[in-house]
Formats: sequence, C-alpha cells, structure tokens
Amino acid sequence: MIVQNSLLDSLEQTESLGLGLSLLPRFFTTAKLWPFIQTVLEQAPLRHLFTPGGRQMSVSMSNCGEYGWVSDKRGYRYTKVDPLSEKPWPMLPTALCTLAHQAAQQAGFKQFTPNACLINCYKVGARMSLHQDKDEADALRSDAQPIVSFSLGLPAIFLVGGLKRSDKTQHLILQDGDALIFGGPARLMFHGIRPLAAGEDTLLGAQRINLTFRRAYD
Ligand code: MD6
Ligand code: FE
Repeated sequence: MIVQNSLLDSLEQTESLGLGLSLLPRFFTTAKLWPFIQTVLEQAPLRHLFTPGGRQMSVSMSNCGEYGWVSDKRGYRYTKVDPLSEKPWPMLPTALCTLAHQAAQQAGFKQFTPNACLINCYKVGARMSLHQDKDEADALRSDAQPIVSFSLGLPAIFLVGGLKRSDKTQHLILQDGDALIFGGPARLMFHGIRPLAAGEDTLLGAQRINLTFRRAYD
C-alpha cells in the first residue's frame, strides 16, 4: 500500500473509546478529499433510498468502490452496479482508500483494504436511526474487518449503544475531519445520527457528508 503522507495532516494519538471504537480527531483535511467525492457524485448522484418498509430516508446516498450499499423494498444489500445508471459504481479513489487504510492501522487494524465506500449526505434535519451494520459478508464473525468512517462538513451527534436496540446510548460529536473506527466488539453496536443541526461549513455549506469504508466481500 502506497502511503500518501501529504494527505495525512495529523498524527494525533488515537482516542480509544473502548471496545474497538476509536476516534481520530482531525485525521484528514476535507479540502483535499472533497474534490474526489465531488467527482464520484457527478458519476453516481446522491439519491434518497427507500427502506424495505417503504419509507424514504432523510439522508441521501451514493457509493464508490467495487461494491455499493443499496436499500429498496427487496431489502438491504451490496451491488456491483449502480441501479440508477446500471453501470459499475465509480472507482474508490486511491487517495481515499489509502487514508482509510491508515486510519484503521492507527486504530490497530493492520490489514484493512476497503472495497466499498458508502457516501451519506445530511442536510439540516436529516438523521439516521439506530442500526447495526451487518450486510457485510464477515459482519457476524469475530474477526470481521472494521468499518472506517470519515466526517466532513457540519458536526453531528453520533449515538452509540450496545448490542440491543434498547440498550442505553452514549453520544459523541463527530466534527469535520474526524475518523471513527468501528471494529472488534464495537462492530455490531447499535448506532445512529441525531437530526443535523443548522449551521454553515465554510467548504460544504449547510450539510454533512459521511464516508464509511467497508470490506463488503472478500
Ligand atoms: C454517519 N455512520 O456517521 C453514519 N456505521 O453518518 C454510520 O452509520 C456508521 O459511522 C458503521 C460504522 C461507522 C459509522
Ligand atoms: Fe452504520
């Protein structure tokens, strides 16, 4: 893996939140990543997916990489083709892949090479209800690959609970440039995002973008 140190602006100590959850505050510079994401979104535009239950999500989504996460009345799954264009998802930019690999490494996961990147876009008021990420092939295995999450733009309140939806949640503020690594015992913890509060980010405006890098299949 080629390391592009120019993109790594901070080598702050990982703040380990316990149980395989790590926060790397200000891990990347959004201005360097944003053009790559904009190029992806020109090829695979953001869209509001429907849950299997028929509700339209407040968050809009797209993907890059070999696999993309989709949801519709048939369920949640990864596809190799964008259902909108019927073409493969755009390539995962190497610079993003390298940074996600480095974030995982700093959190103690040595071998993480993502092949899926879900792009979530939150406008003011958009939210993500409590969920577990278990559509990846290895999700239920004890040696599952981690999920690396990058936050861009407006800050958000991230809720994290336990292995049951009803477990008490704690919250964490995710700021522009932060990387959060979900691995080990934390991998299946319920988590979500509170409705996005109004604000203005100098680069992204009134929105938050979240990237989650995953190994969908081997
Ligand atoms: C978000 N993140 O930050 C939503 N999932 O907008 C997630 O759902 C998430 O941050 C798995 C692992 C890390 C995450
Ligand atoms: Fe998630």
